[in-house]
Amino acid sequence: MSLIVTRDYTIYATLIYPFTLFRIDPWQLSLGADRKPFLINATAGPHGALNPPGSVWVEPDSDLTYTITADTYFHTDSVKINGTEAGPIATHTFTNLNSHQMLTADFAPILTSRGTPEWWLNQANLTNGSFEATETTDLDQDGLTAWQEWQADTDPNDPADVLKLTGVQMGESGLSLNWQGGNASRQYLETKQNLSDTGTPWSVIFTNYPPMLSSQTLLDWPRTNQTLFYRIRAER
Ligand SMILES: [Ca+2]
Ligand SMILES: [Ca+2]
Repeated sequence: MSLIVTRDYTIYATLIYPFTLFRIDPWQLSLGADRKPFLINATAGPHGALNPPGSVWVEPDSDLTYTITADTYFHTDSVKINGTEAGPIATHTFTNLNSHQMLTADFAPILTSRGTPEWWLNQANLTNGSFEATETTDLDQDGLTAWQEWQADTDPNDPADVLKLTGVQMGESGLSLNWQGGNASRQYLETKQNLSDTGTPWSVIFTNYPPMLSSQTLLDWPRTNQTLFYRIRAER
């Protein structure tokens, strides 16, 4: 025997042999012909959960409360009720239901004041004290603090993994610049003629969008009789 559940909540039970079809209609039996249930279509995005955990069918005129909880190191960013923003609420109660409803919840990382995600600091075991304090430390002593390594997408526990220029070579066709860094942040190769001229900004000569390789090379066009400084900058 097999059961077929149709969209009007009617259940048909079929018997392969002797080919007899029975019709069962439990919702109409229990609620009456004009009292069908309503669906609360509820979904949670990554890094959070709902209780009850998802969509629920409810009887007419009933109430139902959803609890919205973000994972550790995340917060509730947005809750929409039937498409209308309700803010980062922790609970919502549907009351006296007489129609289908929708609830969607989205979550976002908790960031430090410098924009570093707490989950990333925790994953890197940078938890000795407050996140605000630990992100300013340079545990692997590569010259960049933890929050700078987040911006550069490098490992704050690996001194070899750091954003830096690694080589400059002059050739007939130009200046070959080499650098290394992460794979997931934007990189800007910048140049300036006079470091003491603080009123003149650095000029971006190349922008590198993720994902990119850890080692990069750029050939700058030939220049004569110029003093130039280069730097590599990264941000997310
Ligand atoms: Ca470091
Ligand atoms: Ca490092």
